[in-house]
Amino acid sequence: AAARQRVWVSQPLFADIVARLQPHADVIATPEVTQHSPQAIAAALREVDGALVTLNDPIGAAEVADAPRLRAIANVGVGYNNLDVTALTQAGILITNTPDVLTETTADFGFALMMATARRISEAERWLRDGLWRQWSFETLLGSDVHGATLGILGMGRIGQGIARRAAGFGMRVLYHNRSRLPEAVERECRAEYVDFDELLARADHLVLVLPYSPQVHHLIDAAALAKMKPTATLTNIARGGLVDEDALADALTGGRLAAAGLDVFEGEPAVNPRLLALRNVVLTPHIASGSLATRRAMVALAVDNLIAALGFGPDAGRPPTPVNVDALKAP
Ligand code: 8YV
Repeated sequence: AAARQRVWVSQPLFADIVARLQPHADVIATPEVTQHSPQAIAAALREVDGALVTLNDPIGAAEVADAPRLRAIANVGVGYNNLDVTALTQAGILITNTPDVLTETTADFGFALMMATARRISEAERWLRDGLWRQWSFETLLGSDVHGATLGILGMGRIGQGIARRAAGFGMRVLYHNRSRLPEAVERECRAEYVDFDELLARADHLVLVLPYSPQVHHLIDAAALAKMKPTATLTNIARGGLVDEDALADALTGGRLAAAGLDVFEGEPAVNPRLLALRNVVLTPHIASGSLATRRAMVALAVDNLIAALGFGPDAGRPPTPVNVDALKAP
């Protein structure tokens, strides 16, 4: 009989869901959360046919150079900027991601973080816990309104559209910018108006970043972009930290050129820029926008289904439900 296939699971994920791989392949699990070195990733991939990985596991040409059996990498996450798609496609390695299942949960969080930022909820809680309530005045911790304000959405994919639909319920005017303009029917359904990048910056009272990261958009929100925003505006980032020049952001927040920021993602995760940590007008969360129990389980389930199919098993054998690079199947 042919040797059984092997799968590497890079982080602890829901064990009951990962166990669905077992009828098809031997599972090499990682019992504790681990920051794998590039060498450790390469060593793990050398031995396996498939891998289940997360954002914390960067994989490119070097990591798969000596991985002769590797055919599929299932990324638990919709964003896959941890993976070098070009290099992996050339190596004939199929990549899959987890779109759709996290859209509404992530949109909920984006809206919540924007609201928490506008209304200074984290700062207010710290103030209360610090025992300052006796100093309360009519001018204590005043925020800016969400209802009736102009929401700017940068990146109008599935999650951006989800945020726009929520904004309608708050009577917000929604402006968006995206690589390409959406069909009119979608714009109408989201009640969102397309504007160019500079106009989005200039008109948004609350700007939310929901675009995929690539080197082309590195530090898209830099000092020049921040200077175009209203000094009363807020910035919320639930996409990737690399989109924002954090030092320029800290400058704007300390210089009164931006009111507040809500950040779920950071450039050097898990490290957080100490300048941001020191600011009161920033809401900081540890990359949890997709983190409801149901959604995190759905993400792992979809990644497992993708891997099972990519390795040639199950009802979708050879046709994983959410591939990123179908071209990999054509590689020599
Ligand atoms: C994940 C995310 O938690 O889906 C994404 O792109 O950033 C988050 O939902 C993260 O990718 C974990 O791998």
